[in-house]
Amino acid sequence: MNMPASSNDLSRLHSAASDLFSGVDPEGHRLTDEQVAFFREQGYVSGMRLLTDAQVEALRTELQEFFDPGHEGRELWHEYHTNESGDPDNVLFHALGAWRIRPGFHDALWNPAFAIPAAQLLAGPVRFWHDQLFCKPARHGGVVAWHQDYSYWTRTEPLSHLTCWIGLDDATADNGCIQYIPGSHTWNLLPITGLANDMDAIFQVLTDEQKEAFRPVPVQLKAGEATFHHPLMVHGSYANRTDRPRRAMVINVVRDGVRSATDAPLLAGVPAIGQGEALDGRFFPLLYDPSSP
Ligand SMILES: O=C(O)CCC(=O)C(=O)O
Repeated sequence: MNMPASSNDLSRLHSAASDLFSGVDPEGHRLTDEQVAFFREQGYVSGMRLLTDAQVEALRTELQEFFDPGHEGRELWHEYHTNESGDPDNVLFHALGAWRIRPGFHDALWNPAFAIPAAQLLAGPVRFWHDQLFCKPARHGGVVAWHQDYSYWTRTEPLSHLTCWIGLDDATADNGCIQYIPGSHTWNLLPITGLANDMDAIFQVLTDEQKEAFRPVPVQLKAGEATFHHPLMVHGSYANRTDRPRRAMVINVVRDGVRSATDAPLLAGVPAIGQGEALDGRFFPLLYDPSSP
């Protein structure tokens, strides 16, 4: 196993590293039947509060360190871009692997307020795929171009994936909140057309019917609130020209049993899982099994 050396890689730990989420009441976070039905019909469900103000503040403190490229644990990222667009006027900080580096981002994966709705939407046990940070600074924050998440994930199958986007700031249409095309989760799998530059590049691959149905819905959320979306949901977000940052963490999960579709490593710095074998082990922990007491 060719792993980067680090004394404190939290991926070795599959339980809480801190007490940040210890007081969470699981029962308060179950989705209603109406919310689950809305997700199945529209491809998303929004507005659930997953983090308290204190948890948001703790995650913001950890996040602030990540913006300094010299931070401790930097060798553990699977991907780390201080500006994925390459354009200083349209900055998108984007990184995968925070759960390995700081206890708050680690423990957020086991937060019952996240895990219980995720199990309902996946209709089964929840296994970790990877995390992401998407942050847009004040005034010169860039876009996340329209895309489907599964376009980036075809190295795993079948398609039983789920994304949870959690705001670490209030997100509004002005500062670049996530936007959805309701119903697009029933569309075909679209090719990758880019993530951080041309917002509308996806139009090159849409049918006339899809262009006709392209009616974005902004999802405005308070810090600590979340939105879940389907892996084929077309979504994106516009630039941030306000005086406030727009920071977010994302947890991507799969239903237990999703397999690797390649012999190559699924993430940078992680040992390969053979084609046809289920995701498992140190980097892909089972987060929650609703059938276990
Ligand atoms: O944070 C954003 O604006 C977009 C996030 C995103 O693309 C995702 O959660 O899949």
